[in-house]
Amino acid sequence: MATTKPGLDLDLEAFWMPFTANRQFKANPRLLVAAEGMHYVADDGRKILDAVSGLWCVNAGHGRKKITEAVQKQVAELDFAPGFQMGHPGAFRLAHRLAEIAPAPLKHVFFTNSGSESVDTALKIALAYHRVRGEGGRQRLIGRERGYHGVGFGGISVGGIANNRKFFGSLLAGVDHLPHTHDLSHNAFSRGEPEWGAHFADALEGLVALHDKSTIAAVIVEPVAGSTGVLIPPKGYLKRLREICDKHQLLLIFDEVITGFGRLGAPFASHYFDVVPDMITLAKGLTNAAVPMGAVLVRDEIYDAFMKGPDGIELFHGYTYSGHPLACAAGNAALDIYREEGLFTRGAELARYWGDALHQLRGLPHVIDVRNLGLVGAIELEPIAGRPTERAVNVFRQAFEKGVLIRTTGDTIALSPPLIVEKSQIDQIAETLRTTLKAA
Ligand code: PXG
Repeated sequence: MATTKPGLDLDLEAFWMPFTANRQFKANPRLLVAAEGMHYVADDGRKILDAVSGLWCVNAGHGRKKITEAVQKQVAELDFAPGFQMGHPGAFRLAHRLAEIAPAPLKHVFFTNSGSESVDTALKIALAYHRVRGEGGRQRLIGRERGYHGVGFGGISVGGIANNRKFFGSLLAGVDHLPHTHDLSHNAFSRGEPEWGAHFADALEGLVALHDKSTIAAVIVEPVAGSTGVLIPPKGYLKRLREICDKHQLLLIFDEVITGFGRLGAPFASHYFDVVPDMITLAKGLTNAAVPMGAVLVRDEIYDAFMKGPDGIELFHGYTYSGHPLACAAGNAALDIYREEGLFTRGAELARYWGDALHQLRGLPHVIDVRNLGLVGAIELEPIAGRPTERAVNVFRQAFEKGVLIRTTGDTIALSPPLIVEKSQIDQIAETLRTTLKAA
């Protein structure tokens, strides 16, 4: 069956769309054809306010000239350079600059092409690290319920979203999960970090008691869980996880694919929460999404352990496109923009306004929670009985019709506008949601 988009001379059939209800989409396609600043342009010419930074990734807003020009220049000058046993200046420059921004002891950078690859890379480094320092028995990995760490086998194994796991066999062996921290009976309508729930971290002690620390390599969490519907960590929770990891020499990995690059009003969530992990996984905002790229920031001690081994390749891992010149050009230009425009701290300046705008939606029909931190927010809706996700999907469709792009996951609306958002645009997002939710 050929599905076509009238007026655009476009056959929609061949493209198997990711994380998409393909048949529904192709029956009623929503196409974006251009973007600039805070807006997309749809194929019918309408301007759509982007309230989710594309997919949490266009942190500096769309169509940034500096990035465009840097990428254009790079592709004309050096389109590709092999990354194995060879290098090019842009990759070293970008790694150096990331290490400068990173929390102090994380001074080494491994490049990947996506968040999923960053997660798999970090998990592999964790296993290999314990092995090279003589504790190869540490092979267990610990994730968290409702966690999202991309779609590689490593990521879905430590991830905790059933639909992303259940179709794909037995996944990695030796993985456990901490409980998630979401509990509306205690924390509904919290502003910022919920007061209650730091004790959820203590479940890690239970897993150590069960398996013995000598079998556990690493713990990976999103500091703020994004994809599952924006779960803000309870006060003190991440600090406590760090303490327990220290006590048992477990590596702590923060998956900052979403929280990185200013989303919370600080360069990384690690700065925001004042908790330093052993590795940080990155992607998305790293290049402002103009070219795919991911990275893993690695603590000195871990890198040094590999550099003390026998001469030769220290880590048998890497991608053809690790440190791709175009991605590095985009990354270097994005870092320039973040610095020049103070975007790493703009989220902190706007956080109160943002939180106020969202919390005014409390009391609208079916709204069972509003939560916010930095420039992230979520509105959780009561599901329609027996038809989960439908209410939120309806809100998504209607908001798009009204000119605002949001994300939904389950029955939660997730919001994360570009960090260049103006107060008037925050008002527009809130007002659109208000009128949509009134009718939902
Ligand atoms: N870790 C985290 C914390 C993520 O949020 C990934 C890893 C994987 O990144 P890649 O680049 O492989 O997709 C992500 C990705 C959503 C949504 O709407 C979130 C993501 C991707 C697509 C949609 O919540 N996060």
